[in-house]
Amino acid sequence: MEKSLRLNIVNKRKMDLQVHQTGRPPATLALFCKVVDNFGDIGICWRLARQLQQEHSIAVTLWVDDLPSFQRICPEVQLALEVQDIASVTVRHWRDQDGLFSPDDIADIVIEFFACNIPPGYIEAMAKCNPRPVWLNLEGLTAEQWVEGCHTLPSPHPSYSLAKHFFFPGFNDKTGGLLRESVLDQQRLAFQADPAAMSAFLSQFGLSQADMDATKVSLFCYPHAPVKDLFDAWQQAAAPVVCLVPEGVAKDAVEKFLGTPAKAGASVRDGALTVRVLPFVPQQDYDKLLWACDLNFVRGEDSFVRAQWANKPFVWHIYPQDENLHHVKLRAFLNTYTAATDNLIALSHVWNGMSETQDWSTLWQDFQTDLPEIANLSITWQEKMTSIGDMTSNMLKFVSAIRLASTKDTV
Ligand code: TRH
Repeated sequence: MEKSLRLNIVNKRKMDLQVHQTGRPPATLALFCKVVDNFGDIGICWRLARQLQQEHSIAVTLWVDDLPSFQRICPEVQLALEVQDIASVTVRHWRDQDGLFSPDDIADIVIEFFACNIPPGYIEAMAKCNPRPVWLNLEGLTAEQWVEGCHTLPSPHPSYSLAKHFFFPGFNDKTGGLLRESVLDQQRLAFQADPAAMSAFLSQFGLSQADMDATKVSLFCYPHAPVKDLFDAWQQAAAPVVCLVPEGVAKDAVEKFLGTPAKAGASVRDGALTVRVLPFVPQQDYDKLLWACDLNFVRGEDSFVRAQWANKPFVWHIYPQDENLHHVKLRAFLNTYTAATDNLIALSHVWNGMSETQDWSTLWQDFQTDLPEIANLSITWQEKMTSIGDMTSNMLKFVSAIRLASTKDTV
């Protein structure tokens, strides 16, 4: 039997089961993801898709155009399949903008990630649905104040009687909040309270006991980060530093330090610094890496948010934008982030090219003395972020509000 047909039957059985158990069919949701670059687009969409399915019993179809990138964070992905079921999410290879769709093909909720332009045929069929699906554009995360005025705004379609609403993640209750699974904190606390689990996790990457006793730092940044300067400072540091860097990250600086190709398993110690290359781990394991380290360098959007839930100090390498727009965004975040000490701000500025230093060793030493304070302050930050509610639940509340408003309009 053809794989896609088998999948449809499996999905139909799951739906029948839910109707039987709850008396109502599950909502369906289509999430469209175009991978612009790197792993954040699919990283966020995959996390959102799983949470919608697991915590809200929604039948999710994730349309994604780049299966190889998806496979890096989720090894179960099979590159040759048009449609596959992973963790009870239907994953469809989104090849192009072609295709004819009928209203029966359209999900109750349609989300496009980062205004990724869903196929015209799909939109045409959306316009024929009765009731219309709720259509959201999930935007990127920023702490800038303007998002508060744009969050949830409608954008009417120029030709059809359809409106798309903007949904912005964010850091206060005038935005959609941050992605966070309901069990995340419990899982993290259990892991961090279990030294044997942490050792077992780290030792699979070849860390020795001495490595585990050192200041452990995970490093995830863009290629233009001043990694060499940081490595120089760590080499001369008073206490040992073990830098864990996933394969492919900061490749030039890592290879220069190692003197060999930066393949997973490679490790070199020079002065106080050991650099160890890890495999690029599956997404769930990346959380464990953040939880196990004393300090995390993160980037983009998804790893940046995960570092906030790890309750460990972190330094953010922001995604570069034209005209240094990212500097505005970084400043906005550092102004909002209640765990930011002066030394964290100073290092963040230098790390992101907003200022320079001739003295990396002092920059590092000063920052390092703040690590316990930042870790402590990050607990209050986490509580503040949690009080906004998680982004997925906030989004579904908004979906219900749109539905209610449209029912009233038609009465
Ligand atoms: O990879 P990123 O830089 O992604 C993005 C994209 O550049 C995107 O276009 C841009 O819009 C966005 O950033 C802001 O960084 P990010 O967002 O942190 O995503 C990385 C994902 O990869 C995240 O889900 C965690 C995951 N990951 C793993 O699963 N394993 C690993 O070993 C590592 C290092 C990361």
